[in-house]
Amino acid sequence: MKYIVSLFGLVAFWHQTSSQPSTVTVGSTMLDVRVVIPGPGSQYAVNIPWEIRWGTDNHIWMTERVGRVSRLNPETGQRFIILDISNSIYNTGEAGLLGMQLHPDFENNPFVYLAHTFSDGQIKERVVRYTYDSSSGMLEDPYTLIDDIRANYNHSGCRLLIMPDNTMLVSTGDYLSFTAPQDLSSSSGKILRMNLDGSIPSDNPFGPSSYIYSLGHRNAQGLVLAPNGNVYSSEHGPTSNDELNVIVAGANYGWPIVQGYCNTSSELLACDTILNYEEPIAIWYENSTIAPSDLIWYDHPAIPEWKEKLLMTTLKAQHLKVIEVDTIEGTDIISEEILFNEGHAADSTEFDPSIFGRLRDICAAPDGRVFLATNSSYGIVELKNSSYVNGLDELTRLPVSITPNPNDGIFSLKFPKRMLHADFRLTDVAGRIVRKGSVEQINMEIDLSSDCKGIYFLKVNKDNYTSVERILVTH
Ligand SMILES: [Ca+2]
Ligand SMILES: [Ca+2]
Repeated sequence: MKYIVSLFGLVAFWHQTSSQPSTVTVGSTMLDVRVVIPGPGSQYAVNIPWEIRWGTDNHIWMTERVGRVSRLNPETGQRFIILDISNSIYNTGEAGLLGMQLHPDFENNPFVYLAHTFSDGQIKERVVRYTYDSSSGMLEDPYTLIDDIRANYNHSGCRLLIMPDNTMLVSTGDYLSFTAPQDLSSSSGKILRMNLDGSIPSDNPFGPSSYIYSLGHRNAQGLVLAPNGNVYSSEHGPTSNDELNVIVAGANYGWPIVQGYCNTSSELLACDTILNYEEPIAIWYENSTIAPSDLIWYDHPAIPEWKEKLLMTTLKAQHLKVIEVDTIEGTDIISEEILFNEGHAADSTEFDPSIFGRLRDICAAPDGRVFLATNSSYGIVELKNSSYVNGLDELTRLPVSITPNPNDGIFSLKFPKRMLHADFRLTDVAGRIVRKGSVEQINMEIDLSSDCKGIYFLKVNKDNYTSVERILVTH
């Protein structure tokens, strides 16, 4: 399904009129607003925070583009600068210290992965692993994973994402080159995949000597793995056509041959010739850009309006997008809401100043609080539903597609990806189990041609998710 944004009504508004109000309302949930550490103009200010991540030490780990890494106490605002490489990196324009990822098993592997630009005559990008020394409280022992990615003062990516198989995806920009994104000998305008020691995984799609995981990217700065198994990526368009993509190994995302959807006459001709071309699942807009940056998947009941949705920050449009995708493939947009700067027209080329200013990054704490990294005096701001009481999780229902239904023979089942490897049961109206097994693939068939006619129930449970579907057998 193709999807072009439509705007919803006023969904967030301030409860007081001062310049820094204390609450916002999202649907029927009121969120307290608290500045954790202020932005420019204040003492101890943060200066263009680029990445914020929640750490296992219950601190926010933050990069600033100028070249600093800090641990930030989210309760007190106390900040510990644990690395300052501002004198050794290239931090002109939009380049500098960019993405950061902490090792998923940080207690045993206290590694911090950073991406930054530097100059050795040419502007390049490096991904480097540091080790956090808890006694000194500093990042030490830099170990370079890759350092020959061409970059520029603009269009340098670079978001890092560690996957469950202990590989890391790295989004790289096109460094203003129109040839690099389609050039398999260039690592720019790509999403790269590497092992955590910087080596190339043997099963990479373009062979064991290529870091390239996908190509045809302009400047992707959002990258998240959702529980449905999809890697979502937001990408900056030129003067229009910002994209949301689902990243598939070996796919070509079109840039600069295709902008946004493949829909102009020249694009339609070209798309037929592009191997493994992949369309975005959403674009914004036809005549303007919003400048999307980070993406997270919000998976907590504390803010019910955001549960099971993508949250995407934007720079130019200065709003937060709340995007709901379908529960089967996760590639159709079901709804979209715009928060904190809803007062502009969808096709406007200018955006009003928003509540929080430019939104660069977002992270969530395990208790459901959300933090935004802004470029405004808000600095790092916390959004918290203070009325949420922990421990009241309820089962969330996910539908299974069953076709044709009713029918007298073979039913085709399509399970949500989230239900993979869960056990299923098919029971009759008396509760007797007539089939059971494991969801080994999304698409399965079940033959009920020799079973009695009547009503059956298909049930699957996994974690806090459940599916219950009615099947009617007719003979
Ligand atoms: Ca594209
Ligand atoms: Ca197009």
